[in-house]
Amino acid sequence: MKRTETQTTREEILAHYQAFGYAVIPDALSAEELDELNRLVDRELAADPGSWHKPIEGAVGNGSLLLKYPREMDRFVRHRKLFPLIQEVLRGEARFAQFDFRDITVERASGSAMGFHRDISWYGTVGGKIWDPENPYKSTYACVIYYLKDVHDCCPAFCMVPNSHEYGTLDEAKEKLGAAYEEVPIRGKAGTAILYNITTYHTRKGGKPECAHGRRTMHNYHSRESSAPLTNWATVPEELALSADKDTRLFYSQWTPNQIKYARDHYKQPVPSYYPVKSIK
Ligand SMILES: O=C(O)CCC(=O)C(=O)O
Ligand SMILES: [Fe+2]
Repeated sequence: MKRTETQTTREEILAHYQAFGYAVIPDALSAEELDELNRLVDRELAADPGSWHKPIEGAVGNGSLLLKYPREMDRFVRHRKLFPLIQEVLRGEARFAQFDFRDITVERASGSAMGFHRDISWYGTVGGKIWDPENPYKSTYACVIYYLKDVHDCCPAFCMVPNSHEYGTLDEAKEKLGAAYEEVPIRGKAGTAILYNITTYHTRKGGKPECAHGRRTMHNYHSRESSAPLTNWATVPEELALSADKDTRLFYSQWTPNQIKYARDHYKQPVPSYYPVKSIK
């Protein structure tokens, strides 16, 4: 199959993801949704700067907005367009893993490059399955990055090495993929979503010195029922994690150690007995 720049139909998206480990979906967010999210980020940056972490590789970030706006943000975490695709690549086992916003100012755009990496950190290092040969889509985890502002040629850009999930290092991917080895920077209009297998090597290319835009993104990671929690810190609000709605509760059920602690210390209802609350300090 030939790599293409963007995919629009469900069939194209899934076929491209299956072949290369990612898909680029233009207009995943509507103009109204973009407006809502950009206003939210503007407001939170101005009103609550302390809730944003200091710049990491040029980007400030905020992972607390799901806690603050459970229902509003759940609509994006289980987005009407993306979530059915996420469920498909995760074999119907999708579980919430992480949700955050990042913002790169114009001044920081050219200093915002990352190194090539995959997002599996702790789980991979303890021998966890980083890709699943029994899943046609290979993924044990998937992430969606949404561009909330246009990403031009000069802007910081997410960049993928297609079909690199099974190699131990980027050098090995280069050697084994040979002529098929590519580094593909992804640019697009606000509302573009990149759905990717987090084991596929990727990076953020820095912006050019003349970039006058910066970049704003929403990052949403999903685990699987058969995978371990991705982080040891992400937290979710009681309204979702202990929802009366069975599907909601199940989706938010893969609790991290920090989530167990958070629930113990902040929820009104007791922590369900199947979580190891006694082992948490
Ligand atoms: O911001 C980007 O373009 C990539 C971010 C990323 O790969 C990461 O945070 O792991
Ligand atoms: Fe990454």
